[in-house]
Amino acid sequence: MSAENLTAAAEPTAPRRRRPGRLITLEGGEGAGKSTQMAAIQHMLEAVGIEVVMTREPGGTPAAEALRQSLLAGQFRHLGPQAEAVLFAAARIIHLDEKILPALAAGAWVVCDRFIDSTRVYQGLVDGLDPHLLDLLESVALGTMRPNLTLVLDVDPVIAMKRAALRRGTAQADRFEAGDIARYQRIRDGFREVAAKATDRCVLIDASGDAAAVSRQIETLIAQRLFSRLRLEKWRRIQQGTVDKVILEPS
Ligand code: Z5A
Repeated sequence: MSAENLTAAAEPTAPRRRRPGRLITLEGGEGAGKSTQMAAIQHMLEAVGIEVVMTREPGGTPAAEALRQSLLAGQFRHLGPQAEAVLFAAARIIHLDEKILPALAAGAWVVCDRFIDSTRVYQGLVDGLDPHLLDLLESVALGTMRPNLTLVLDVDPVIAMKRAALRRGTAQADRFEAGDIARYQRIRDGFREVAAKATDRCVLIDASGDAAAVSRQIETLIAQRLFSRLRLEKWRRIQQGTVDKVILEPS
């Protein structure tokens, strides 16, 4: 190898610029099937070679998970809904700064179980907080950033209540779970209202069918809305069974 070539080989190559990842959020009342669908989404994205970070709110990092534990146990309830909303926002800021934003910057796709729309519904529509305060907290936490796609799982309250009870087993309902059918209905209506106001990113998913039927709707939507043509083509081949899994270049 000539000296010139040696120099060229020793020079570090310019780092390849990665396209930022995408943020997909799952929303809906308890028992809608969010956690179940998280697993299906992870499987789909990994199958087409996407690096995926799965996470949840409140939580996602040790500090935010500590806040989650206290919030769900009702330890801050006596402070009132305003203070609770601020604490949910604090957990979100930690989560964004320490996990979501770095992952997106590195090109990974982040899939998050609950996000800003849960605050709108639980602290806003259920606990009655002023939407202007929620706007303010949202802008402090996120600035102008929003999820690329929000899947709002919509299910009849009777079905949701049965599923939530099944998931809970003998464990006691937490601070946000306790309630009757009227509360489930209010939460369902709340998510429908929130979704109708943000149609650019929110899509209502009929989550009343079996888990596989719900996954099919979600997969179609993600593929149509977020996949490049190349990735869509690969996904179709996987579905047709012509390939099992594809390793793609990051896009
Ligand atoms: N909260 C808030 O107030 N403000 C905020 O800003 C945020 C959150 C971010 C966190 O709860 C609580 O925090 C939440 C709001 C509040 N409170 N509540 N209530 P969470 O997200 O950790 O828990 P959850 O939503 O109550 O989880 P969940 O009951 O487990 O619901 P899910 O994840 O939607 O359901 P699942 O676990 O996937 O399914 C439940 C069961 O149904 C399980 O046995 C499944 O096997 C079964 N299942 C799921 N899908 C199906 C279908 N399609 N058919 C039949 N069976 C199914």
